[in-house]
Amino acid sequence: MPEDPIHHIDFDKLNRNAISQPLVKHIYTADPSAHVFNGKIYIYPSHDIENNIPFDDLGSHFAMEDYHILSMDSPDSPAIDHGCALHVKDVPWAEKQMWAPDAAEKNGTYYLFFPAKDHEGIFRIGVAKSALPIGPFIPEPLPIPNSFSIDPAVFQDEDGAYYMYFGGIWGGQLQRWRTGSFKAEGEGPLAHLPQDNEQALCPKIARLSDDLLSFTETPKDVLIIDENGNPLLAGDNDRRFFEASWVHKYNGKYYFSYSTGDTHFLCYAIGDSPYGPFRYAGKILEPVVGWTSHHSICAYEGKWYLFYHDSSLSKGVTHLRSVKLTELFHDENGYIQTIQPYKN
Ligand code: FUB
Repeated sequence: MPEDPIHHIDFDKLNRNAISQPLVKHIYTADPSAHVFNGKIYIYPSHDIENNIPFDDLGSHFAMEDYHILSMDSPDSPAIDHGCALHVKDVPWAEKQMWAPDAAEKNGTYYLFFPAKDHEGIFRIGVAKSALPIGPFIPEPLPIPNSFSIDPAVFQDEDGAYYMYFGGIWGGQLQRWRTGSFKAEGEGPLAHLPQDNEQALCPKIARLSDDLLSFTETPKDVLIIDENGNPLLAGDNDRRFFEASWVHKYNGKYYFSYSTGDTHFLCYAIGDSPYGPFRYAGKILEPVVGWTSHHSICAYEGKWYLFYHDSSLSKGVTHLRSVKLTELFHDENGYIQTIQPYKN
């Protein structure tokens, strides 16, 4: 991912104009997956770290090694950092790049779902369990069978079914699985992507087993369609899926939200089934400072909140991000009001 043209930004002014401030400032955090467990908000973020790895379009400089869970008594309360909940050195199958995680609760056990590169350099998705929402989490010895790519998001439907959405293109490797098996890297991050006039790559969905440790089905495409019912095209960079899947349910409809990556929007699409198809419905968040945008949407006491990140605290260093939150509004027709992260 290319570095931002940050030299011209007045960060003091930008931070004054930001609609919200970092939830914690003593560490860098990103990719926040928020859940309410037992009346409290728990945030499962990536833990960004400084490193000397050169920037590239594979995101190699996103070299995270562990996860810290944050909790808040309410959206207005301070966020507490509960320390290291899982470290890559304790995951037998994983070598590096502990990217965007998510969590779920079932029958009093908490599950942390996380992507990491295995010892062959292939992103897989793992699971770790804990009796507490803040960990420490004990990892399974192997990744989820048939898992690949990045950014797991686990959605619990009202009927008790759990689904995992996942995938991300470029450094997230989704395009390397187009034929069903992994095509080795070496030809650059854009190799194996569809042409602009071909259908965009789809995020994936798979229902989870009762123990939440495996898929019950071969992952399926999550289709995002346009206003005419046609799948979004790969060249539709302002609207097509890049990474950062999330699903929430509002008034009986399923909202699939995601990042458009190289155009830096958070967008959403609405459907009638967890499997989709989802019809593109608009933007949730305009671009933030930093290349990536990644979020979750969570209800707390009848209000909805967007958890997101930006790189304003690090003055624009794209792999040193900070988690923030702001209220999110659905209008009377169920459309989400687009959020401007900085006031004019
Ligand atoms: O944090 C590493 C990667 O950056 C995530 O997996 C992506 O969604 C992007 O936010």
